[in-house]
Amino acid sequence: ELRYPDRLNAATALLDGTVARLGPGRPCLRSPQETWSYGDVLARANRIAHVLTADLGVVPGNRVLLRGTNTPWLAACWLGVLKAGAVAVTTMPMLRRHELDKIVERAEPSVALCDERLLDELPPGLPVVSYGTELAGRCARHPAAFDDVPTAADDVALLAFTSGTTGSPKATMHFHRDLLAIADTFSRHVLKPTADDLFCGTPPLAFTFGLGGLLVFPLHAGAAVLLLERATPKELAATVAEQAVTVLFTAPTAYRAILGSGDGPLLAGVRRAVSAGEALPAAVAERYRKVVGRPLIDGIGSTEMLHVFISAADEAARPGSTGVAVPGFRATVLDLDGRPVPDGTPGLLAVQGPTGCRYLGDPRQADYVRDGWNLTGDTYVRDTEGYFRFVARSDDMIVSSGYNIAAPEVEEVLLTHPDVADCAVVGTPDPDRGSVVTAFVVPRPGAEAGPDLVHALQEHAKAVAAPYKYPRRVRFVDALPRNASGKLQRFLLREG
Ligand code: 3SK
Repeated sequence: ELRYPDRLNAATALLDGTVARLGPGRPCLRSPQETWSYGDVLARANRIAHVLTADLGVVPGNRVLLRGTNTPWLAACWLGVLKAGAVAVTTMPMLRRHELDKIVERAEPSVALCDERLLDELPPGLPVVSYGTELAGRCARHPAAFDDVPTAADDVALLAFTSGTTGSPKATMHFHRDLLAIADTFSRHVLKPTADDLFCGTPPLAFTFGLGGLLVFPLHAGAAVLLLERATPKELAATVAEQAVTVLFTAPTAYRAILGSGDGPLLAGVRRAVSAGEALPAAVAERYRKVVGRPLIDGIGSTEMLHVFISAADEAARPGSTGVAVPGFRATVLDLDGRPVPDGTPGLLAVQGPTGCRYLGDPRQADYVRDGWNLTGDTYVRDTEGYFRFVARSDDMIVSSGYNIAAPEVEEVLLTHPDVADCAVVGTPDPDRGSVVTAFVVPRPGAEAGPDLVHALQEHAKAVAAPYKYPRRVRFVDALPRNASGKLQRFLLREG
C-alpha cells in the first residue's frame, strides 16, 4: 500500500524535491525554442505562486482555470497553482466559449491564467492574467523563493473535466497524493524512467493522460520533457529522431499513421512508447514491434482514475490485450448486477486502487462507483492469465483518435442548425481513428439534403464546439429509430 505524509504538496514533491535531489542545473521543461532548467522552473513556479497569492488574492482551495497549449509556461502555471495551495482546472485549448461557460459554471474559478493567444473565448467576468508577456512582467516583481502551502495529502490539487455521456461535463477531483500515486504505480513499475530520459508526446496537459506522461512522470524522475504545441504524426516522428526523445506518449492513431507512412524507423531511439486514450489494434502493436524492435506499452486509464491502471511493457506485452492490472491496482470484470463474470466472458471493467473517481457534487458518482469498484464504462474480457482485452465502450461515449466525444453533445450542437429537424449521433468503426463521429440527420422540410448541407453542418459544428467533435460522416434519413416512449435507439444506428 502506498503511504504519504499527512502534509503533502505535490508541486513541492515533484519540483523542490527533485531540485534538492539532483540540483537545479538539469534540463526540465523544453519547447522547440527554449529549455528551462529545474532551477528556472522552480523560480518561475514560485513567482507565479506569488502573483496568484499577493497580486490576485488567491487563497488555498480557490480554483484557478488554466488555458493554453502544451508549453513550459502552462506547465509552470500548473505548478505555481499547486504551490499556492489552489486547485488547477486545466482546460483543453480547443474549447469554445459555450464549453468554457459550462466549466466555469461548474468549477467556479476565482481567476484564470490564459495563454495570451487564446483569450478570445474566455467567458467575460472571470479575472484573467495572460501569459507570457503580462505574467512575465508580474513575475519579475516577485522573489524567486516561495513557501509552498503545506496542503494535506487529501486536499484537492486539480479538477479534471470529462464530458460524460450526456454532454454535461463532470468534474473529477484529484488529491495531491493521487499525483504521486500515479508516479509510484504506472510510472515506477511499468514506465521505469530515469533522470536521463527525454519525454515527448501529443496529449494535452489538460487531459490527465498528458498531465501524467508529460509533466508528473518526467518531474518525478528528474527527467526532461519536450512540450509541443501541436504535431502531426509526421512532425512528431521527425522531432523524436532529431531531439533524441526516449519516452513517447501518444494515441494509437498516431502510431498507426507513423508506421503507415514508413516513418517507424525514426522511433528507433525511443526506449518506452506508451499508447493509451483508445484501444490499440493488435496489428499496430505487432507492426510497431517489428519495425521499431521493441514492444509498445499499451494502457487504459480514465480521467476518473487519473491515469493508467491496466498495462504491460517489455516481454509482458501481448498484442490484442491491454495488459494486466498495474501494481497497486486491482481489476476485475463484472456483470450488470456487480457479480464477477467467469474469465473469458465479456462484462463491465471494474477497478480499485490508490486513485479513484470523486465527481464534484454530481449524482453520476453512484453510476461510476459501485460497491467500491470504479466502473469505467468499458466492456472487457479477462483471460485465465489475468490479461484484459478491450471489447467496446459500454455507453454512448465515442472515442475517436483518442478524444472522448459525447454523442448527445454533438446532437445538441447540430440541432442548433436551422436545416436540422432531428438528429442522432453514434460512433461508427473506422480503420484509422478507431471510430468516427457519425450523424444521422433528418433535414427540415425544404432543406436540400446533399453535399452542401453536409459541409454546412460540419462547419457549423466546428464553429460552435471544439473542432475534433465535428461529425466526419453525415447521413440523411427520413426518421430516427425511437422506442414507444420516444427514446432514441442508438444501437440500431450503430448496427447500420
Ligand atoms: O483514455 C485513457 O486510456 C486514459 C489514459 C490515461 C489517463 C487518462 C485516460 C483517459
